Amino acid sequence: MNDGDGTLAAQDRGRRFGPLGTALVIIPTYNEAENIKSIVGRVRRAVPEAHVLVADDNSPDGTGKLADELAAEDDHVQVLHRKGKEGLGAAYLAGFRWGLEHGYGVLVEMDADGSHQPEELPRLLTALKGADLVLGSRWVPGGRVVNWPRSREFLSRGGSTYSRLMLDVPIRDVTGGYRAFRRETLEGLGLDEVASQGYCFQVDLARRAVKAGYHVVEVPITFVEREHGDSKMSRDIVVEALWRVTSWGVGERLTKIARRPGRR
Ligand SMILES: Nc1nc2c(ncn2[C@@H]2O[C@H](COP(=O)(O)OP(=O)(O)O)[C@@H](O)[C@H]2O)c(=O)[nH]1
Ligand SMILES: [Mg+2]
Repeated sequence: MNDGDGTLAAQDRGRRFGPLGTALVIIPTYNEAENIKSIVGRVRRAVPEAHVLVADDNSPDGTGKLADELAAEDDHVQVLHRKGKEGLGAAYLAGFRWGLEHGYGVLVEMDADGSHQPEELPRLLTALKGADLVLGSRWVPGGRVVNWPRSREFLSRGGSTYSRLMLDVPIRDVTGGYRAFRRETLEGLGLDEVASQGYCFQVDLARRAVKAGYHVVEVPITFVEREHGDSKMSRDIVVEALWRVTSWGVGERLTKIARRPGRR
């Protein structure tokens, strides 16, 4: 299902995928005042037909107001103002709901800090023509990270490997947040039951997509560490990811054992 370069795996070659509709690029923000104008401008230049939705959690640094200014001068830019900081997962869920309600055919996840380069989005969208979900991947051949401290690379690679083994999902970069979903894929993932708040939201969606039998493709990306502003990664986010991934993995194993033939 996942052959790393965006081509289709053998068993899926016969499958037909419908045309892609208009894409909505959802950018969650919390204190990204130094980045918001640049990232929105880059998305608009890289994929002019796409629309942008900034999902801001009432950032104290005024990111929401800057986003409103961008929206006022460009009808392809919208802003979703949320009442306070509730985590990346909640911001994306609200953005997905908004995008589905407004009829978009493709929903894209992208960070505000420039780590996910908008100039690579056309490659993700091309791969989505033959897939249900495309993951921008740092850990497939051709993928890489620029300016990341060793400690972050270790955490990210370790988190992906642990999740892959624990959850039995054949994905190299399970925690990445540069993704393109067909609307039908999101509709089939049971978003109402997603409780993950922090970065394990990404693991949760990837796991759901694989278990639901969707065709998931990893496309190599170059992830560039932010130059401005601060990371929102925290100990709480790592702890949430660790306990959720572990409990999903243990739960699945127990279910498999309980279903084994011969058990009374
Ligand atoms: N709306 C919203 N956005 C968030 C929240 N936490 C992080 N983000 C955004 O999610 C993206 C990734 O966060 P970042 O701090 O760059 O994480 P890192 O790249 O893993 O260090 C950025 O665009 C952040 O502004 C949150 O609680 N609410
Ligand atoms: Mg970042």
